Amino acid sequence: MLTVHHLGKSQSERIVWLCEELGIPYELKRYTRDSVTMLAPPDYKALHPIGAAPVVTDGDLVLAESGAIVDYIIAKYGDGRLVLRADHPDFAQFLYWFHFANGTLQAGMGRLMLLNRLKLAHDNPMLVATKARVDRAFDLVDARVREAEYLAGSSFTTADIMIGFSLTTMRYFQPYDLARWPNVVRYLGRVGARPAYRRAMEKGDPGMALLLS
Ligand SMILES: N[C@@H](CCC(=O)N[C@@H](CS)C(=O)NCC(=O)O)C(=O)O
Repeated sequence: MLTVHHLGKSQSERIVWLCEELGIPYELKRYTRDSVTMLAPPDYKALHPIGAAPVVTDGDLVLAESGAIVDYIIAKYGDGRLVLRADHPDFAQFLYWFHFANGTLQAGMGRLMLLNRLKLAHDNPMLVATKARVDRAFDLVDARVREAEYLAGSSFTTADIMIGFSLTTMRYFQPYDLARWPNVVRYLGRVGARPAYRRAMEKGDPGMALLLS
């Protein structure tokens, strides 16, 4: 049985969402962050040497890293759904946005969160450059979802699932005013209305306000 180990308010919400979109059987185990450090608790850290969410177990397999887990679940249980094949005209877009989500947007927001915690001067060059790069990432997403319904094009794919956390729940840790990016807000309205997203959030983080605007 596939088990999704979900750390509250974390990137593992992607995996719960993916399982709900696919409608596959899975067991959900929830863990709570340490209230002071906000880090994963010891029993979560013991699951995998990296000690970070998400982690899934499936039989003897223990797998971490969002992208790897998403690809694993799609390959084993997806039956061709939520991905574009290499012969699809939007295949390269799909790949780009799938990897952009964690490789650029989430990485940038994480760096910004840490720099902000250092209480640097507002004109600190690293802070200014990092903020500019995250703004640029939001600009790119906004332009993409102005021209396309979803990141890969007309189909909802795992690229949308990968980016969801950074546009929403991540803003509990690194607040980001989306006023400058109205197409991102409209896009969040589209994906945030999906029944599978609603179910996943309610199962993973019951009662959490969804940051969709
Ligand atoms: N690139 C990794 C990032 C993993 C990561 O940083 N997870 C955070 C949750 S958002 C975490 O576990 N934080 C708690 C901790 O490090 O103890 C992935 O996508 O799986």
